[in-house]
Amino acid sequence: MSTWLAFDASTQSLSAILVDDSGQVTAEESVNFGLDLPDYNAPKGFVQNTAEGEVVSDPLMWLDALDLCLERMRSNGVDFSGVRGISGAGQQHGTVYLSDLWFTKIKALDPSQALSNQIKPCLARDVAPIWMDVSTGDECREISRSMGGDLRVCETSGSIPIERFSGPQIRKFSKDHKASYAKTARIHLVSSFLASILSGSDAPIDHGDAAGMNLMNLDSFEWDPGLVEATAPDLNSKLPSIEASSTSLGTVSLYFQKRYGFHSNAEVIAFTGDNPSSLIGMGAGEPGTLVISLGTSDTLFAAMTKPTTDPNGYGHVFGNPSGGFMSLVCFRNGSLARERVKEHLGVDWTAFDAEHLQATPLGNDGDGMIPFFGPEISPRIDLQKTILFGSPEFVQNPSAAKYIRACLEGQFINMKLQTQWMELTPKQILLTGGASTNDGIAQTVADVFGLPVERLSSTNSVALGGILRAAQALGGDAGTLKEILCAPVAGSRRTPDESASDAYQRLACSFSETLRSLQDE
Ligand code: XUL
Repeated sequence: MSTWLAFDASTQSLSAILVDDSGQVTAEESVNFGLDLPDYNAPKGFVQNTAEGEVVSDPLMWLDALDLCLERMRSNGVDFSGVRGISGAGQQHGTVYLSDLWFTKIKALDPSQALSNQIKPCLARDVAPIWMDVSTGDECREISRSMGGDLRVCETSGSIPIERFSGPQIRKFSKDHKASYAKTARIHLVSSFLASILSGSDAPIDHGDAAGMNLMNLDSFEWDPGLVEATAPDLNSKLPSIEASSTSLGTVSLYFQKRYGFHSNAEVIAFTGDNPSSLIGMGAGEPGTLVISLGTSDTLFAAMTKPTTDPNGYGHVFGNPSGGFMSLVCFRNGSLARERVKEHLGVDWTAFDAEHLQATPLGNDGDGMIPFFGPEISPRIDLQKTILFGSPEFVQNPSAAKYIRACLEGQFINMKLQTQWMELTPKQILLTGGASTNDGIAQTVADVFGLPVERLSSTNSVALGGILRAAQALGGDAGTLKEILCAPVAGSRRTPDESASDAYQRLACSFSETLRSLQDE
């Protein structure tokens, strides 16, 4: 029986999962950067220069984590010789800067030495800026100006220039560190860097992750000459090629064969970004399903057939690893806002369910909330406090029950409004992330969107996406694997109440009007 191996290189850890053809997860391992590699002095996997908003990680830490992860699996008895395909995903947007030496080193990694020692001399920059970096506001404005405005960049690349995206990051490095930039012969993303290491070749960047760079043209899936020119000098030659996510990068390199016992015919499939991978790992690669992830920030994403872009510039379009496109919108006031409500009222999570939500009607009698407790990015607005609207009694002295319902309905009405540009006709919602287990929250999502909500049993959709992509690309039974790995939790389905559509039509209008008046202020 073949097995499939996938990695999830996230901000705080690097995890691996091994799955056999029957859909059985046969091994899992995770290396926590802070706990397991304390010498890097990055307790959460990154280092922050708060004055400037710079946030960076050490690419050598990722390599030590890869060695440690495989080492641990092997010492736990994992047999890698049956692995047929390997793939994975990395946190999006992060960039690794490599000198000329990279091209020779990557093909000749010595299995008797750690990866980090061998790649260290190839780094043209000691650190990799990651997605949490917000230091490139000037560069975003400069790229926007050369391209004729934010919305031009959005129509071309899928997103307006964004501080954390790779293009503005590359521009900043090219301006601030001219000599090191000149020494840079190759710029990889976290995903393509790790895929290169595993395949022993200079890997391409896939459609999913390339779209998070403000450099790829969405129509052609090629580097956009105008954006490349506007970003940094001589950039074209420093970028890898862009390929479909299903591209085979060849067999796993001798380093991994000799050191960990992989068979010489195990193939590496291009890596992608964590969000595109999660789309696949949730079983939502085909249009018709909205995925809502409830985390510190909430995220909404969905497969799209056309590269429709957000005319307001809040949302993003990435390549869908299954082909076509995917949309993604982030909401900064996710769990943080729900926590604030909980603390403000001195209640616990069950109050979001039985006690309070059930004591209030759908649509809250027209009483609502713009539920932003600080700067929001979708839409871009900076409110010092939440805004209540509706009856004077509610606005002046809201009951706990109405306040809770208003917060949740406000969050999901806002999400629904922010999906209009995607021109989707979803049939269901998959809810994931910490708060998704709360039945009251799941029911509110179903009611506001007017769609059934399912919850999946898996919590590692990013790595599962790698498993499904590897199996799909290499002729495995991806259909059966998907059925097993992406199965909903039994009994977790929530269907919308029949009165929901009427109740929310009115509330959504008042919400939009209130929001618009705040934006006009
Ligand atoms: C998406 C984004 C994050 C990172 C890290 O645009 O910045 O989701 O991919 O997970």
